[in-house]
Amino acid sequence: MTVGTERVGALFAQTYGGEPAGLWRAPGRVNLIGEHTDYNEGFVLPFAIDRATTVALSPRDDRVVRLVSTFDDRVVESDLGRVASRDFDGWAAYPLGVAWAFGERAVDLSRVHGFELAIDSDVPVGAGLSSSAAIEMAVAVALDEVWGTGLDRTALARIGQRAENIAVGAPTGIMDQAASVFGEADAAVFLDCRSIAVEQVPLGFDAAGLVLLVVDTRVEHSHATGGYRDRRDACERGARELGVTALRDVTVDDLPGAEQVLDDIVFRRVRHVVTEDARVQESVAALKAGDLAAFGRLMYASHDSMRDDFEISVPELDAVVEAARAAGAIGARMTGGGFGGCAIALLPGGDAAGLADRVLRDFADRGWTAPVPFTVVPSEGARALR
Ligand code: GAF
Repeated sequence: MTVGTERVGALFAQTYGGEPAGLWRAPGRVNLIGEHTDYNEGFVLPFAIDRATTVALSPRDDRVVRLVSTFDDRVVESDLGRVASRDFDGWAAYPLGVAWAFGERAVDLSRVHGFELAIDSDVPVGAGLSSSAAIEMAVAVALDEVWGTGLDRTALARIGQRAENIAVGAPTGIMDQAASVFGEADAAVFLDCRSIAVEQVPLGFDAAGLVLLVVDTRVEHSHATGGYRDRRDACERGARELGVTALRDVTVDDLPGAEQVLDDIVFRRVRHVVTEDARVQESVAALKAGDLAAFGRLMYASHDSMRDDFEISVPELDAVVEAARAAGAIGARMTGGGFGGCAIALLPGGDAAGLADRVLRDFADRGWTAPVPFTVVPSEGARALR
């Protein structure tokens, strides 16, 4: 038993009494490359990390729903009628949003049983490692089992995305939920966000003596407000003005023509997405060929594009990437939606502690909040634990 399962089991027993019917676990993610491409129907290459949300759940024989979590010791009481009318708020919107989305797509909420749920997570919140998708997908695999809906992984990811978009109100794509359900040990999830075709790409970082260092800058971001929505609007405007369904349909060769018709800001947003889609495809080819140096160059190029064209980086993220470059890391970039959160660096295992120290010193010299460096490994996706 891991600490997470013990903790959530104890919380369940203390809150509701007795043992849960089951335990389910779903991971957060880092994205190796392919940022702000998912809602443009393009390509992404995330992997599920070894930090996850664990839920303990038992069905009830009435329509009552009770929730408790280790982030808030208040027990939330509701019922499936209120869930069906989307009557919930606060952190409960993540798990109950999933139940609501099941009602929209897969079950009749007036015919299924309520449940008791306890939630624990070791995915840092607000750090851009998809703590919200981890909750959504852990609850989704649990409800799928106890309600007997038998949905496939793509349908579960869509339910999680729907909860995030409508119940939580963040206009995100499907990458985070897909990474959480399709993750596999030692592999990245290459996802075509138009067809939802998935290919697990072996990474072999461990065999090559490499690690992926994450640096949480502690600059908090939110996707329900501000910059994320603004970037998405600019991409949709670019697609409209170029007469395509989504920016996925624009190629690198189309960019000179696009520059003639789009205003400067929209053009630079479009150029990021179009070149990023190309970088994801080149990354998959490089990883399959075992050319990690080429993959690392694409990571740096992706960061430059996010800093200069998409303008979603912040000085703290740039500082981590520059420290990684100076320390000779194979590749580095910010990961996730931007405006804060984490940067990642791929480097030999023996160099990780040195880079972490360098970043800590650098942040201290600039008077910034101390960042949190840690390594992650590509791990298995959402599943039942027993
Ligand atoms: C966030 C969103 F949730 C994803 O859908 C994706 O758009 C990402 O930002 C940027 O690539 O994680």
